[in-house]
Amino acid sequence: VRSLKDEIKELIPQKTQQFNLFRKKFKDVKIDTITVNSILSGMRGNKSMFWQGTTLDPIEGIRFNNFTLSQCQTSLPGLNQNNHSNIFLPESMLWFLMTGGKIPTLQQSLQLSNDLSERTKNGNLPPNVNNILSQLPKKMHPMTQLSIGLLLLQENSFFQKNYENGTLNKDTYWEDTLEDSLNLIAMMPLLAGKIYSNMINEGKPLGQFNPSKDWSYNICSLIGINKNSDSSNISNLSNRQLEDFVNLMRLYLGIHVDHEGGNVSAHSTHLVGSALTDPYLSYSSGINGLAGPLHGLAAQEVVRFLIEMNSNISSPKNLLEIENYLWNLLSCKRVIPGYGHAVLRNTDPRFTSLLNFVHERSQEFANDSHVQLMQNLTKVAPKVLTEHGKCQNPYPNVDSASGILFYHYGLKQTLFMTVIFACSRAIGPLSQLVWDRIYGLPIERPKSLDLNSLKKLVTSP
Ligand code: FAM
Repeated sequence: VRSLKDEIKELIPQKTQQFNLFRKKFKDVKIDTITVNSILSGMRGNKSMFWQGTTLDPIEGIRFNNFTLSQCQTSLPGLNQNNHSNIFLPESMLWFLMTGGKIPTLQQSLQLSNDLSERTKNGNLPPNVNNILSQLPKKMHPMTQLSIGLLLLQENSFFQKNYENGTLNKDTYWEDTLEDSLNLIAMMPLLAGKIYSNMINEGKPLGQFNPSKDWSYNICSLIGINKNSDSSNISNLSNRQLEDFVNLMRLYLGIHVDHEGGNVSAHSTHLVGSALTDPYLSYSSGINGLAGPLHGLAAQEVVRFLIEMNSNISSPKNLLEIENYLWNLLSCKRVIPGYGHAVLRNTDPRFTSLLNFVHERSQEFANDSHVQLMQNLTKVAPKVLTEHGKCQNPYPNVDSASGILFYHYGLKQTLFMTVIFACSRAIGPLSQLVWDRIYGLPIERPKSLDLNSLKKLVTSP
């Protein structure tokens, strides 16, 4: 089976030729105008960034290499039915994004899975990294621990080493960027496991790495929610539930990889990377952005919100009480977490795919009052937010469902949920970083303006 690197190498001449021809032919064509408002409102909607793997349509949601999420779910290989299933392997998506749209065979996905396993050197973090992470205050925010973990791994960067010793040139930057990116992605399950054990088990391992299993399976194992778990006290799930949890993890990790380039985690990785910064340093910056409550932390906020609401209403089925609760929240100038989006103007298809996971297991979730409340909220919150009249998108986003499903299976540490998001999000921005190097994209340097300069610009004819 050809390796991912060989596939990318073969694509380079054709893709770079297309890219360069396009740039040459259309370089002076105007495609957007920038208003004062867009400068003062987070550059919302400015068409000013090149991003290859994913685009976000306000109505139909995310497309990966022009495939909708449901097309990905029927086309990308997974482990469940006839090689293709609703739940594809995140490794399949990694291949799909890294190759700019080539659908891997199941064999190629499994080979990539195996490659990632081998890169972990038997499932162990380097001893110095493990030691330092063991010494971090156990109450340190898990996203801070993750960012530190990546910074500690940075000493293994081939890009950084070879840049320093002068053996790299512009044509070969991408090779070490790919190497570092795959090593980084391979290490994410180990970092996640270490951080979760710091949070709940005094840093002692919660489970074992299994080199013959896939990336998602190993995240479940290392956080102690799997058959190989060393700490049976943490998860007392049946075999079927454990299997479902691994599938939920595959689904979650597959759908969170990327959401076009402008979101905070992707954009910060890209921006920092544009200074020829290596993947470890670049993605550590992305993670710091993901830790913000308006971005990756939203899933955790939703869990807290659902639990609190359930303790304040008589039943998750009481739609009137839900409505009153929401109005009360809005009157206190708080947001309804899990609803709204900067770009989307419809229900997030990623939310729908998580909801399908619930529907396919209706027995399992029948008695979970939080999951019921999450579902019933979709009947009330859009109406309330529309009547409230402020938010531009009153529909649920992916975070509305993700955290509470993890919670159902015993992952109760809400602060940890963003670490799992970060495992997935490594895939999109790092695939882009490899292509940034192939296309030779320059350092990003937008022009900033102070109020005086803006005043001059708006008053000059
Ligand atoms: N509940 C109440 N008010 C909301 C709201 C919500 N769910 N969503 C937006 N608004 C308000 C918003 O705060 C703003 O009010 P002000 O004018 O007083 O500032 C107004 O409606 C217009 O906002 P918008 O243009 O519709 O949304 P933005 O593009 O400014 O913000 C979000 C987008 C996602 C930050 C916002 O909808 C929000 O805060 N949602 C709740 C938090 C959340 O679910 N975040 C997850 C985002 C997710 F997709 C991710 O990145 N992981």
